[in-house]
Amino acid sequence: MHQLNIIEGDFTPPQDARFALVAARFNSFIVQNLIQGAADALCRHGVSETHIDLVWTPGSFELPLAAQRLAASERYDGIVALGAVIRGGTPHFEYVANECVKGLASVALEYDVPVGFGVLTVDNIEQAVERAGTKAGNKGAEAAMSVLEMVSLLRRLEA
Ligand code: INI
Repeated sequence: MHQLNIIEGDFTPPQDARFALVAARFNSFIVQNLIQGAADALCRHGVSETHIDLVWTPGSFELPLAAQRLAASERYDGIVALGAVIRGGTPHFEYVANECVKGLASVALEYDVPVGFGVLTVDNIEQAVERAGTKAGNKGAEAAMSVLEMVSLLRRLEA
């Protein structure tokens, strides 16, 4: 067996790391649970509540611009984007979901900061409820965990 030199992150936040949750108000009854899941995941891994800011946008379409401003401030080690895009009868869903994911991905790359994708893109409210803290877990918590791991990984890739 080869003895590879493995570099990977863990879930231990660096001392004094700061995080921003950026959350869309649209479908807020779902998004509230994603925020709860993300905050809980960060706090249970040792992040102090005082080191987590919560920023609201009107909808998921606006998440990338707010995330970009947060990244540009250089105040945050990681950003978790949270929203719920629920399919309706028109192509609107596609436009909102596509721009949201594309924009968030480019913020991460342009500013070299981990951005977690905790935005549900689902066909109906039932699927959203399932992914917001019921039988299919909590995508907000999963996104926060990914951010913790990426923050740790990026620190190790710096050395
Ligand atoms: N925003 C969401 O976050 N989720 C949705 O399901 C949604 N739908 O379906 O319309 C939605 N639309 C609003 C959009 O994000 C913008 O806020 C709006 O278009 C104004 O720019």
